[in-house]
Amino acid sequence: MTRQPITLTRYILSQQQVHPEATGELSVLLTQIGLAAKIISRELSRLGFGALQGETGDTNVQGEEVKRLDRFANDTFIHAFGHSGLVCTLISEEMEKPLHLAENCPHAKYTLLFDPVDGSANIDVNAAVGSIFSIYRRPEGRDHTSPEANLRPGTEQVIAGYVVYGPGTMLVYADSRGVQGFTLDRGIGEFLLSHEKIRIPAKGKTYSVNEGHSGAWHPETRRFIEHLKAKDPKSGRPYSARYIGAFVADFHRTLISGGVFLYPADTANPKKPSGKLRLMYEVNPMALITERAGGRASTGTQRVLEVTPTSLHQRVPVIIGSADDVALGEKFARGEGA
Ligand code: AFP
Repeated sequence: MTRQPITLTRYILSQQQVHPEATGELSVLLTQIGLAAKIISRELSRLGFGALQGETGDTNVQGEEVKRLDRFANDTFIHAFGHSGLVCTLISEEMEKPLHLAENCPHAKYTLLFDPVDGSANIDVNAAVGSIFSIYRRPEGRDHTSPEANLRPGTEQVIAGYVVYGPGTMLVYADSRGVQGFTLDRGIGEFLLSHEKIRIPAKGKTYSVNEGHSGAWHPETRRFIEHLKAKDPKSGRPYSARYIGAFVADFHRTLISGGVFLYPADTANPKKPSGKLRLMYEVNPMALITERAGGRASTGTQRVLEVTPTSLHQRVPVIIGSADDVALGEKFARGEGA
């Protein structure tokens, strides 16, 4: 007899039974993220008809043009949690300051950080994009409106995940029990369990980095990439290059098939000495997922999850993926080569 499909909600509830101390709020929170993802996925599937194509004419805190879909997705996440009683504070790549949902704050236990559309540059060329989210418990005994209240290391994340909008739409999240993947069945409008207890291979065959920036890399980074490209069948080299240009999509491939993704520091651009990716709502969530799947996530010199943030939108250099490949990258970063 074929196994009945397990929906996201049913899976979360089944996990709750295993953990009677769980209050169920996190389950509802994840379900609301699933709802936001379905709405964004629907809009993406009909983007060619023009409704949400193009720019809003505004620029966000990153100095990037805000696409109409960025704005739509950001609003969709806000609406999914307004009046939910679940989330007090929302922090987004599209919002300079945290948004405190006053109607929720008296009782809500959680803070949600998110990148509503990661890889926006891919929207108008119909390539994969994603949404990224990270959940923290509200800071106990601290004024949640103070900026410092949310500058907490990635080790304090309760749950982290992403949605990849590719040929299919998948929601992947990590909690204390591991990493699960759910695929959206458009026919019934449900996320169904498709990838249970995801583990990342210890070593991969691909590297993912924008080599167009190699001129601005540290020499050690260049040496590491040259090493991966050198021919040595015994160690499975050369690795193949893969780069989609949306962190979520490049990360998802790395999680499932192994390998290493890098967005190194930029020695030439004083505005981006720490590279491009944002620590709090891009790199930290992926670092938690990677570690829960048996991989490794580093700045090159430090475990990403132990970085103490100094600002909400700070950037961080990252090397993430299969444990053996990232460890080798760190060795190069220390100048110890292969
Ligand atoms: P946003 O669209 O959220 O700004 O993300 C784009 C991104 O930060 C990340 O998804 C990619 O990995 C990276 O930029 C691509 O940057 P390059 O164009 O410099 O390779």
